[in-house]
Amino acid sequence: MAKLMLALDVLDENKALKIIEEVNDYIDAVKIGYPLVLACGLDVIKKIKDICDKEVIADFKVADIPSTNEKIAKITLKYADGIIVHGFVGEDSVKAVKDVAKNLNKKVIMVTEMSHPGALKFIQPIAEELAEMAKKLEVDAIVVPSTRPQRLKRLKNIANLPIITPGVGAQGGKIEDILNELGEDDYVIVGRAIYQAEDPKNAAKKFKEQIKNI
Ligand code: O7M
Repeated sequence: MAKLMLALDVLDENKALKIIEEVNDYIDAVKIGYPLVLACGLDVIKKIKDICDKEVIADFKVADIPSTNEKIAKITLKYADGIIVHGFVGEDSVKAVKDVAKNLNKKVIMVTEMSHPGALKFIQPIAEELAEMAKKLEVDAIVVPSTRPQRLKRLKNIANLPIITPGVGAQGGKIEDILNELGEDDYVIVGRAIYQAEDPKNAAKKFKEQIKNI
């Protein structure tokens, strides 16, 4: 069975922790990013883990020179179980993060193609090369779009790595369109369709049940 990763992009700590309590039974991991961390600080990761004891991945899409990437990874991975990096900045920049993560036994996840329409212009043309690079660098997983199931399949085949895939729900992607491609090491990311739902618990339950039907 693939796993469900909640994208917790809310701006209020109390709200974030309340949602975690509500959906805890149905999620396998939590992805936090700039919205929540800029609003509440990195300490929120510890508070989330105290409630749900699940993997928390920091989606900072790190995209800088190696020495800066290294500093960002060192601070982030004191708190988070994994960190998301951009690949287009080059092998050396990703490797700098990977070295930090390896020492701490944490995960590095690399973006290949993004899920939004604007990704078609600059990132889609290089996404297959990025997937090859991810394979070469042996990162832990790649980010691929649920909004384009054929691209998801293509990039997964090239990298031959676990995937984490955003785009289901608010961005129009459908679980049924990607189910065939998902394996037990893969994560479906869902944000707004859970945390903005009238009943987040029930929304998470429904996504979990759909994923279970693999
Ligand atoms: O379900 P949503 O659309 O509310 O949230 C999707 C989450 O996935 C949100 O946190 C985005 O920042 C993130 N995301 C994308 O939507 N598209 C991408 O191409 C990549 C990501 C992402 O998680 O990158 C690591």
